[in-house]
Amino acid sequence: MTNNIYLLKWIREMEELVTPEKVIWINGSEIQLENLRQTACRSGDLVKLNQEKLPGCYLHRTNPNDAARVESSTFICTKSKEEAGPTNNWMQPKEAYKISYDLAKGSYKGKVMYVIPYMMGPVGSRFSKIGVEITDSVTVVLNMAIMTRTGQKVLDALGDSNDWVRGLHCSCNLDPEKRYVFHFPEDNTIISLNSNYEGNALLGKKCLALRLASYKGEKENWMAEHMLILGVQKPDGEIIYICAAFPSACGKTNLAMLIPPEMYKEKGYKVWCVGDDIAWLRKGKDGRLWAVNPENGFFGVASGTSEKSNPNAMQVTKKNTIFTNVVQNLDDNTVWWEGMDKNPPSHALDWKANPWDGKTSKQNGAHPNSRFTSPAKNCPSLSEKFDDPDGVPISAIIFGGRRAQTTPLVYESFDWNHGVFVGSVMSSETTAAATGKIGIVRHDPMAMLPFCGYNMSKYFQHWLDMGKFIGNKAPKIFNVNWFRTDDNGNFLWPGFSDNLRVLEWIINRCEDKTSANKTPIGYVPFASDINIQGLDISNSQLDSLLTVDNDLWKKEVQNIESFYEKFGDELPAELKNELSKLKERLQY
Ligand code: OXD
Ligand code: MN
Repeated sequence: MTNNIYLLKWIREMEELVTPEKVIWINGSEIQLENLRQTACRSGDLVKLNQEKLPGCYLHRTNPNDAARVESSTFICTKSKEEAGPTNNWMQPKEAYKISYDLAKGSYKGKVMYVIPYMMGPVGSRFSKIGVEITDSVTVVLNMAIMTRTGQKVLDALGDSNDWVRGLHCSCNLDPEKRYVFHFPEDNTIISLNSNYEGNALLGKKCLALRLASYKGEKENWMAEHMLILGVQKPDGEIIYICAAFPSACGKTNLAMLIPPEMYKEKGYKVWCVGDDIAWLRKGKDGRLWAVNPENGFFGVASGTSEKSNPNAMQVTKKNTIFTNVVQNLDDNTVWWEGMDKNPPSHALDWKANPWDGKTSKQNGAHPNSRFTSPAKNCPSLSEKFDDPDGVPISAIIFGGRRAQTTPLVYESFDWNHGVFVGSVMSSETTAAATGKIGIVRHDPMAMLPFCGYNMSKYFQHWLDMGKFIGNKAPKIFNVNWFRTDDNGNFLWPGFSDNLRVLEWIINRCEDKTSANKTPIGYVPFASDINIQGLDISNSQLDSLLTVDNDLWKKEVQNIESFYEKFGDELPAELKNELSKLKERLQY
């Protein structure tokens, strides 16, 4: 399939290391993938679902100890610890390679070594990057074939270049004590051991498209961000593109696939999805910031997804999808998860394959981080720019988190540097997407805490530098919070499709069509500028959503100060300055 000497040499070395029974190159053909699906069904890795109701769909159950990302086992392995910075786990490359090779040695015995050439980004785009992943897991191959562009066309694009990312994945025996996701940004290499959970094992996604790409972007004047990309088509037909960063499992897929409320549809609004998780951003020929989605599919959270929360995602999952850790309905061999509807099956298997009755069982049937892997082209609202090699021009960047208090529904930063400050102090309650306690408020700068492949202080500086590089054509930066609650813990904002009402305000601000209330934290909407027509929201509820409480913000400042201490003197002066200005505005 290729004569690339660098690639062939590496494959030979890896073959000698892992000693498989045979080697299969993934050419991306449907015949080959269908054979692999059959292999996976025979081995029990996949369960074939009802092909009339869910054509091309399969169920995958992970090992129960392996159902989410493990941040404690994720390492950045650079020569100096400083390069990884204070927010990443670091290991000496030499030590990490030794651990890796000891565990990998002979671990494919009796197995097939699959070689997956893949591309992140559209074929022919200057944004795109090539990787090659070696794996012993058929499910990983099938997931990669959905999430990336794979096969011969990638090798053709690679030619004889040595500019590609080496990725070795070994399932070993899924021992959580020996689970490692190692990144070697200086060597363009990723090694993942003892996990088959997609977030740890699909090496194109978090590992290449965020961790290694963010490292590269800093050196090459571009950015890799944990952001969805969407286009809002206005009644006049113009489409405004927006990127938004939220921590894992905070509704990025829902926002990316939003369907406008009836009233907005009637006016002629449409929302187009370009991507739901990752954006690569570069300065375009016109001087603006342009974004592409490097992925080719969606790896969405199933739990909570419903016809109400995300009808487009429900549509996305109806064909050619791999479901992970959901309930299997034994009556008609389909799937179910908590939050899908109020009609759980009573004759079913839970995500661990134990008999489960949705009417009487006390325990959840699906894992809270249950997932679907689906081709992007299944999305009814997929943007026609999805495959565009140039991507789309970005007018606004949104940061957001899950905060019960303090943060208003939406506010706009005063300028780029203040926007970078707002992103750098983002915090959110933790979710089931990573192992560990759920619901703890933690700082998650730009939603990149688990994904930034280098020193976070340098990353902040890179954001500040990009602002200078783009100058007055830079997008405006906003912060949103869909999750604010009243004193009884009830959500104040309906969320989901009604979030378009907030996007409308954001677009009006970008187009200078509306004024705003200047508060100590930024520009907050006047209540009369958020359209609540048709919503069951009182004026006092809206006021609460837009309130900036000085006392709570003074507490927030203390949290920010202790978070910033982590970075010591390396914290960019601009951010220290923004913090001082915030304190002044709060009249400390
Ligand atoms: C994801 C995550 O799977 O952020 O996208 O964990
Ligand atoms: Mn994500």
